[in-house]
Parts: sequence; structure tokens; C-alpha cells
Amino acid sequence: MFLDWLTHDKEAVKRKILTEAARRKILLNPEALSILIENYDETSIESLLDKLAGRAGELGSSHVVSGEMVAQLVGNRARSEVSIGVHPQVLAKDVEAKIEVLKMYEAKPFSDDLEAKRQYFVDRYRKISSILRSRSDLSPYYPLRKARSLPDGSEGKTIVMLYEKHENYMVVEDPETIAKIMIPKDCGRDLREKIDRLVPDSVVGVAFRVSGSKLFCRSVIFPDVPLKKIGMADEDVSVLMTSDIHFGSQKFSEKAFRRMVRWLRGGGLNEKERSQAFKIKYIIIAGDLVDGVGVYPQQEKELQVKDVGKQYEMLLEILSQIPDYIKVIVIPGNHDAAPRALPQPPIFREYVKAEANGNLLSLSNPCMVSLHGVRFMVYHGTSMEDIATFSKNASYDKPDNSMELMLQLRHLAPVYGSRTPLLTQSVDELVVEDVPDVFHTGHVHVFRSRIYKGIRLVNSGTWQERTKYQEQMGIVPTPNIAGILELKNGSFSEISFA
Ligand code: D5M
Ligand code: FE
Ligand code: ZN
Repeated sequence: MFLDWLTHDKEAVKRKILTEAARRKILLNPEALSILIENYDETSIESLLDKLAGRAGELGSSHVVSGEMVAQLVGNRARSEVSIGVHPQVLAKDVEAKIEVLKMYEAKPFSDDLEAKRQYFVDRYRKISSILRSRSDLSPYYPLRKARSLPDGSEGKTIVMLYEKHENYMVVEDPETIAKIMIPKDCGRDLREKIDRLVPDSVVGVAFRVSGSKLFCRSVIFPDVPLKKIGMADEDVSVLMTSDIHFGSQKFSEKAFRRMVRWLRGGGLNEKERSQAFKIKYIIIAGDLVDGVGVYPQQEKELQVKDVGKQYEMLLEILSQIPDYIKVIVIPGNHDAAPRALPQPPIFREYVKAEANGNLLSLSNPCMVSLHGVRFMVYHGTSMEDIATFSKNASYDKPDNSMELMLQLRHLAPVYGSRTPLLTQSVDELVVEDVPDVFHTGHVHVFRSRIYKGIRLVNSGTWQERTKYQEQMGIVPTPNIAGILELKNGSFSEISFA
């Protein structure tokens, strides 16, 4: 009954059954053979034939197996599988979708004047200050200007935005002033490690001591996230998490990607895979759906499909083969057809037309979406390049460390003026004000997942093989892997379609 789903062809299945039957010295009559083919399952065929060989021997029927004998055994097996629950009892197609978009950005008219930029940084400072104050005891608190004029020997705390980091001191700011904070030579390992991880333009608390009219850093306080229980849903459905398809690139691994789509339709080859696939109710694609056109110099030499409209059209054609009970949520990345600066509004509507696939939900980068009450913060992750540059401990091959730092600093893209373009219009939308259950990114093309303080971190890899550029940079991608999160129990697994 699963034959249509199998990638095996019928002839191969028939040959396998006949070979195994011959090995057991049994003859299958045509009806028996056809029932075995219809019910073929790689994991159980051999034990089924063992049983048939035993039964035929008992009956002394010159080792000929009838259709009736097979039907009986197969019937028993099907009943016992249902009763012990091997077949998934709850299928995603029978569960109603529960999607709530909690945070998302629409395109806004652009006016990048200086005053708007100043307000943007003040907004960032205020938002993160208020998180810091709610999470840590910052008394006695002094604004920077006041801190500097305290008498020698005074101690206190302040909140600063990092301007520059040097070996022996940091230059920091608050909305009123700019100041130097010395890093004591004998500062402990913990403090040194924290300072090494700090990136420019992040907002942190600093405990200081005044000595010789200078401020000395005693500790750095990250706003961080509270420890919480992993969020779970009532419904037994799963989310497949992926990103960086790069459709249109010569390096797009179309075969592996199509294998995944087929797997979603067919449910894989064995019971375990089938029950895993049929629980998938959602797919989240965290940006870089297509390779785009003109994203980097001379890109056209590495493109298979040189027209961005065509890239989306062809990708949507593949995505439309995904069963329609699965909802597909997409956000743009730096290769997609959307304004480049963060936050990015959804991919231009003309490229992901609703009629191409009624199950596609196109959101902004970043966004926050709840699936059955489990909150996903989805962000492409361009700023991981800056974090890898400025922060010790973060690197292109360990995106989970950059993700952890974003949560600790409560900001998705703290560094301004480096590789990540930020929209600096009065309000900073990239402060992590609400803490998610799942934090999903992409961009660096490396699949990594772990838990930080009860938050499931997932960087979902790519479907693009290693590019020339990545070879030059020493970046080693891990293509063709998808992550699967079960919403009911929080269990996470990865599955390779290579
Ligand atoms: O980024 C894929 C990976 O390649 C990611 O680790 C960043 C890196 N990358 C890509 N382009 C550049 C440039 N121009 N400089 C530095 N690093 C880069 P993707 O967004 O998929 O192209
Ligand atoms: Fe990418
Ligand atoms: Zn990217």
C-alpha cells in the first residue's frame, strides 16, 4: 500500500521478494507475490518470508505459498502495528494549522537623516537599558557623566554602548557623553573573556571603581535572557527548519532538495521515517531562497538561472509539490528580492505570488511567529559575519556561538557600519525585546543546533554546495541537511538528504 511513495521501482521490489523467497526455498503463487509487492516494506519483508517459509513447511504444501496465507499474515501485521502505534496516529494533515504572526516589519518610506540616526541609537540604548534594569540590580547607578566626577574610591554601576575596544581600555557612550573605561591589568579571566566577546555598538552594564580620576571596569553585565522551560505545544506536529536554498546558483543541489520534497510527500522508506515525515505541518525557510542576480561582483558567471523572476518561479514550482496541508513560512535573506538593509520587509510580492502556492506565508527578516504557541524568532543572520569579526569565540563554523551572543546582548545585529546594512530610522527594531522558544537563523551555511537557557538554537545550513568564494575564505558548508523540531516534546533531529 505504500508502493506509490517508494522510490524503489516495482521490478526491483519484485526481484528482491523472489530472491528472498528462493533463498528460503518457497514458491510464491501469483496472488501471493502481488500481495507481497503491494505491502512491501524493506524493514519487514525478510521476517515476513521467514514466517511464510515456516507456515508452508508446517502445512507440507510442497512449499508453495498461497495468496490466502500471505493475506492472513499481512492482515495480522497491520492490526498489530495499529495497536502498538507504529503507524502515526496523529497526522499533520488532520491537525488544524495554528499560526500567529507576533512581530513583523512592513516596508516604510525611507528618510535616513542624521537626527533619525541619533534617535535610533538612543532607542536602542533605552530599550536594552530597560531590559538590563529589569534583570539585574544596577544600584548604585550613575550615568557616565556623573560616574566620572565621583570621588576616588567610589564604586557604582552604569549602562554604556561600546564605541571601541582596546587592549587596556574601552571607549563607551551613553546618550549624554562619551568616556574611557580602563580594563585593569589584573582583571580576572571571566571579565577578560566577556570583554573579548563584546562587539561595537552593543549595550551592557558596567560595574566600575574610580581611581586616580579614572573609571576602572570591575565587571560587565550582559542583559542576557532568563532561563526558562522549553516551550511546547499540545498538538503532536513538527516543523522542518531550513534556509539558504540559493535556487539559480550552479551550486544549488537540486537533487537533494527534490529528495526532501519527495520525502515530505512519500514519507520515506521505513516506518520511522514515515511517522517523522507525516508529522510535519510547517516548513520555515530562513532566507536566501534564491541566489539572486547582481548580489556580488561577477555573480552571473556562477548562475544557472540568470533571471531573478525565473529563479523564484522555478523554486515555487518545486515547493508547490509539497503536500498542501504543510504551511511554508519564508523570510528574505541578503540574496533575495527585498530591500537589503535590516529589518527587511517580506520578499517583493510579485516574486512570491500567493496563487503560486496558497500555503506560502511570506514574512519579514527578522520576524516572530507562533506555531501552536511555540514562538519562533526567525532571522537570516547576516550580522554573524560582523560578530565573527569582532567577537572572540564566534566564528563562521560555529553560528550557535554567535546566536548565543545575540541573545546575551539582546540584539540581532549590534554592529553598525560594518558588513551588515542597518536601517537607522528612529526606532531600533532589532532589539530582542521578547524572548522566543526557538531561534532560527541561516546565512553561514553550517548546520548547528543546541539549547541555550531553554531556547532551541538552530542554524539550518544550506542546499548550496561549496562555492569558489567559500573555498577562498576557508568556509566549509554542510549542505543538504534539514532540522526537524517536534512541537509537542521539543525533541530535535537532523536529517540528511545528501
Ligand atoms: O553567505 C554564505 C556564506 O559566505 C556566509 O558564511 C557569508 C559568506 N560570504 C558570502 N559573501 C561574502 C562576502 N562578500 N564577504 C564575506 N563573506 C561572504 P551568502 O549570504 O549565502 O552569500
Ligand atoms: Fe546563503
Ligand atoms: Zn545569506
